[in-house]
Parts: sequence; C-alpha cells; structure tokens
Amino acid sequence: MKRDAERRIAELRQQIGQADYQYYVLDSPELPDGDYDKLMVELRALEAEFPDLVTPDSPTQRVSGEALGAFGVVTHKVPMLSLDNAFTDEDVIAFDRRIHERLASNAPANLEYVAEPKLDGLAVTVIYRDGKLERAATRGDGVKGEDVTANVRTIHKVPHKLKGNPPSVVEVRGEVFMPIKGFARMNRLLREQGEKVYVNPRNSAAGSLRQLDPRITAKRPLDMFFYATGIVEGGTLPDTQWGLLKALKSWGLPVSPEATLVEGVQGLLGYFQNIGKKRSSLTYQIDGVVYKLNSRPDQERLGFVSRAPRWATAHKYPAEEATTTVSKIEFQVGRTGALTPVARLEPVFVGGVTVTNVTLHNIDEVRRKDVRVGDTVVVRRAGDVIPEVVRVVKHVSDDAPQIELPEKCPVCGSEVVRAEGEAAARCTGGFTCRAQRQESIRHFAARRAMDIEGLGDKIVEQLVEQELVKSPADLYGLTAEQLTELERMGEKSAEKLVEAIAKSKDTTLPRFLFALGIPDVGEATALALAQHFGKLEKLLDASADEIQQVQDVGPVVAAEVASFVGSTEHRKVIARLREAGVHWADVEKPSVEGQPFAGMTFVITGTLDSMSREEAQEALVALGAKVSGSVSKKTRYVVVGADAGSKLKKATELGVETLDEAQFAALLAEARKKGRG
Ligand code: D41
Repeated sequence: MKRDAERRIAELRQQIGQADYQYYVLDSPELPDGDYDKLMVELRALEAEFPDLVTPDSPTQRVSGEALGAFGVVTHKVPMLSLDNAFTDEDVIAFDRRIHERLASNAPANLEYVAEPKLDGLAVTVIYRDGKLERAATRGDGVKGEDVTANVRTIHKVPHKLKGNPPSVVEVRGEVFMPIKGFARMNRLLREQGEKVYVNPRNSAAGSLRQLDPRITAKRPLDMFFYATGIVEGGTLPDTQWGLLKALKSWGLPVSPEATLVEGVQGLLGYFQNIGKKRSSLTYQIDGVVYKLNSRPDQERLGFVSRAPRWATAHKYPAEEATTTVSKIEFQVGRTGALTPVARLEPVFVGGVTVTNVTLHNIDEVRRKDVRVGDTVVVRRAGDVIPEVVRVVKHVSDDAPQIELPEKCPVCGSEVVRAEGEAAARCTGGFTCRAQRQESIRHFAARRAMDIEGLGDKIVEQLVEQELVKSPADLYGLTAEQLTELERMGEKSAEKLVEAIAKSKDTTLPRFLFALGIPDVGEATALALAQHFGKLEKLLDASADEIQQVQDVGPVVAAEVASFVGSTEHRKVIARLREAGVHWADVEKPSVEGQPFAGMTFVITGTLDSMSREEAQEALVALGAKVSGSVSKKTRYVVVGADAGSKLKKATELGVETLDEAQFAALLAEARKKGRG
C-alpha cells in the first residue's frame, strides 16, 4: 500500500516537474491546466495520507512552509564576486586590452566573449545535491549571505530537481528579478490593500525574496536567470562560459535568451548597441550588459582584484531620459516646515519606473531651470537615483507665469519666511501646522527612528486629522478602541499596532534623538550627539558652544540643536515620552586610540544588502571610525550601497575613495582581524 503510494508519488512529481519546466522555463506548456491541477490534487491527497513521504523538493512544497523568525547566515565557500563597471567605449577597449596584456602570447587577436543583459535584480546562489535543490542564499556581501531556501523554492522557474547529468553537487548562480509587468501588477495590489508600494522592480525583487513568510514570496512574480557556478563536486564543467550556459540549460535551468557569443571589442560594442535598442521592449529592467571572457582556463589565469574578476565587466547604459509635461507645481510642507516645490507630471515611464512627481528642491532651483506649469520637460532617472527634471524643452507659452514662493503656508496659512542665505523657505506654523505635525510623526515612527511597524502614512494622516495625535507623545496613549475607528482598521490590526507602539518604547539614544526630528540632525549626527553626551540630560543642558564640540557638528547645526532642545514645547514632549516609558541604555563613549580606523571618517550612502545602515555605523564606530552624514575632503571612504545619490556624486567630485559593499565588507573583516591583534 505504502509502496504503491511511494511509486505513484514519484511518478506524479516527475510529471508535474516536467509540466512546470515546459510551462515556466520553455514557455511552451504541453499539459492542459485542468490535467495539471488533477495531478496536483492527487499528489496532495497522497502526501496527506502519508506525511512522512513529503519531501522539501515536492512541487506541493513550493507554496507551503512556515514563516521564519529570521534568516540563517550562509557562508559562500566560493565567494560571490562583484562586477567592475565600464561606462564608455574607451573603458571597454581598455578592459579588452588589459586582458590581452595579461594573457600575452596565449591570446588570439580577437578574444571570444559571452555577452548578456545585466538584469537589475539581486544575485542568488542555489546548491543542488544529487540533482535536488538543497539550499539557496542571497549574495549578501559576497562572503556571507542569507538562507532564502524556502523563498527561492516558490519561484516557479527554479527547478526543485535538475534534469540531465549534473555533477553530484553543483552550486548555480544567477539573478532573481521581477518583470516590469508583474511589478506594476503587484504594486497595484499593494496600493489597493493600503500597503506600501515598492519604488522599482529591483527593490521589490529584493523585498519579496526577504519575506520571512514564504507564502508571501510565493505570490510575488519573481523570475530568475542563471549565469555562473560555485562549488562543483563529482563532475566537471565545460571549459567555456558559453558551454557552461548550455550545460545550465540542459539541466533545466533558465538562462537569458539574449546571451550570445561575440568576438573582439567590435563584437562587444555592437552587442551593447543592439541591446540598447531593444532595451525598452524587454519585459524586465536592465541597467547594462555584462561581458565575460569565454575561455574558462583563461578566466582562471586572469583571476580577480578586490573581489571583481579581471575577465568580466558590466557595461552600463547612461541614465534614461524621457519628456513629459508639467501639470501642476505644488509646495509640500515638510517636518521642519520647509516648503518644497514638487512638479506633478503627466505619468511617464523612465528608467524602469512610472514617474508622476519630481521634487524641484527649492525655489531657486525652480527659477534656475525656469519650470512653469504646462511646460514640456526632460525627466531623467539614473539607476536607482530619484528622478529629476533635467531641463525645460519648451515653455507652454512665453507669457506663462513664473512660479512664485507662496507668502502663506498652503496647509495652515501661517506666514512663510525665508532666512537670509538659506535655500529653504519655511512655514512658521510649527506644531500648529497639520503638515508639520504629520511629517514629524511619520518621521518619529520610521524604521530608522522608533521603528513602529504598521504605523503607515495613511494612518498617521488620519490620526493627525482627527486630532487623536498632536505630538509623538500622544502615540503612547492610543488605545485599540480608538484605532478601530480609523478607516481600514480591524480589531486585530488595531491591537497589533498598539503592541508595536508599546514595543518601540525600548529603544536606543541615537534612535531617539534621530526620531525627534531636530532640523539637520540625521542618523550620523544623532549617533555623534549620543556618543558625545552619553546621557540625554547632558544634551538638554548643553549650550550651542558645547554642542559644537561634537564631532562634525558646525555652528549652524549646533544652533539648531540648542534651539530645539531649549524650546519649552519640545522639552514637554520629551518629558512626556519618557513618562510614557520610552527608555534606552546610556551610551558609552568608545575609546578610539589604537583602533584600526582611528582618525578615519566614513560616510555611508544608499542601502546595503547585508546589513542595516545602523549596523554598519555601529561596526565602524566599534573599530574607532567616525561616521559622518556628509562628504568632505576629510572623508576617508564613502561606502556606496544601492540607491546612492548625491553623496556618491560629491565623493566623485572631491576624489574621495569609494567602497562598494563587497569592498567594505572586506575592509571591515580585515580591520576586525587587526583589532583583535
Ligand atoms: O545580470 C546580472 N545582473 C549579472 C550579474 C550577470 N548577467 N552576470 C554576472 N556575473 C557575475 C560574475 C562574472 C562575477 C559571475 C553578475 C554578477 N557576477 C553579479 N551580480 C551581483 C554581483 C555580481
């Protein structure tokens, strides 16, 4: 009986696996949907009857599994390298020349390369043992990643079982990404459910893969292409990159259909142009193409430098631009009262996202570009950088009015002032201005501040509008009954939110200081203040002069901080927060002498994959470094994560050395070794 079940289960899994392969990888389904469903129903029934026959690679297990508490750490036995970048034809010519020089006599006149699109996703590695999917992990910092096996199992393109004759252990690597259409559909759903939407397909792929509950990942339209291998045992691989791609395909793994073999620099540049033309019609977002030397023995001869292979490079496309028209220009009021002009645009798809709003930063910028309502403008979006208006192509008409700074706050009607020499104009309404209240509470609850999960924008908006919350301290008095009165708020979510608010009471001094929303105090300054003063009381009693003694705090910021903590209104809020039970441990001043990074200032920009910004800061400070919020000539290194913006630009301008995440991780590891003696 059980023997029969076992045999039938194996048969069903084989048939379903084959149907999945035809449907998802080959994109040519052969089994009608109804028949497929019947096989699944039968398999589920048999597995329910004989639970001990359920194995993790069963097709029934794609969408089941329990939510995890956290991801395990996986150490990559073969490190996952990063890619160097080429931006110009000259860079590509130099890349090819360097390879020629290193290979010297061995190289033919025209080297063979495999060229393929550079997907904008995240790198993932999957280990198959005896053909069965055993483990999947993110790239992380290249050395350590996160165990995302349960989530990767839900990606239909990734087979649970390899076909053909793979080595007994083979690690295959590729990019997990989200097709543009799927991304749009998913965001529409999230928006309808009142949840946070993702800014671009890359972030949504990363966010979807990092869900602790694989059932959520299963609903996300993730896709994957493979392009490399890691560990190989009990078998050998072809000796060319092209042969490797063919082998991957023969095992049932998806490989980019755009991958091709080309010859010499001309072949590379021709490919770059071809894909560039196709780029906007591809179903997924790419930010360049990747070139890899075809000969694997030659790859090995060339090796790598600072974690990037000498035999491969990414050739990046320039920022995408598109034209559209300005339908409105509005002034938004921020948490400190700053008025920011925002251009509302006719929606335009550029650089992988639909852009409907762009910030114009301040009134001077509006004047400099001379943007007016109705104008045709060029919008640019580079990589993950926030979109910007590059220039006006055409004014709607010569006598369209110029944009003026409003005299009164568009939200509360208070007077608007602009201090001498300052770019920003501010609403003087303070906490009486609904916009300022709303923004400060949003900031207070943010992940990097008090980290109150579930207190989204829509909820904050309602809380402020209904005057349930006038200052952050009011949050701690909210009851579940009050919250259920809000739109889209069930009893369960209300209880959860009250819990999350209570949980946020246990915090750190740097987080608390950052959460207060003192003008010009970002995370780095908050940390510096906390470390300098150690106790909140000391900061509250400090004069502007004393505050200026803090690392990287100049006279302007010192004056802002002194005036903020000196205000009776803010002191009251702080006192009420502490009465409500908000608490933290005092901060100990790190002793810097003799530490590996003593005397070095780091700036972190963008998002890191393997750690939060706070963790990176803590790691650096623990090694004696100073972490600053702005780049100057004195900056030793700028650590560049995804979404990096103006700080990266500044670093390039000033010639300050930058580190990508892998280089940063290597530097940290080395310093830690040194630090231990
Ligand atoms: O499509 C990509 N994003 C892509 C990334 C690609 N097509 N090929 C890649 N090849 C490599 C090497 C040469 C190191 C195996 C990569 C990456 N690496 C990569 N992805 C993330 C970091 C590095």
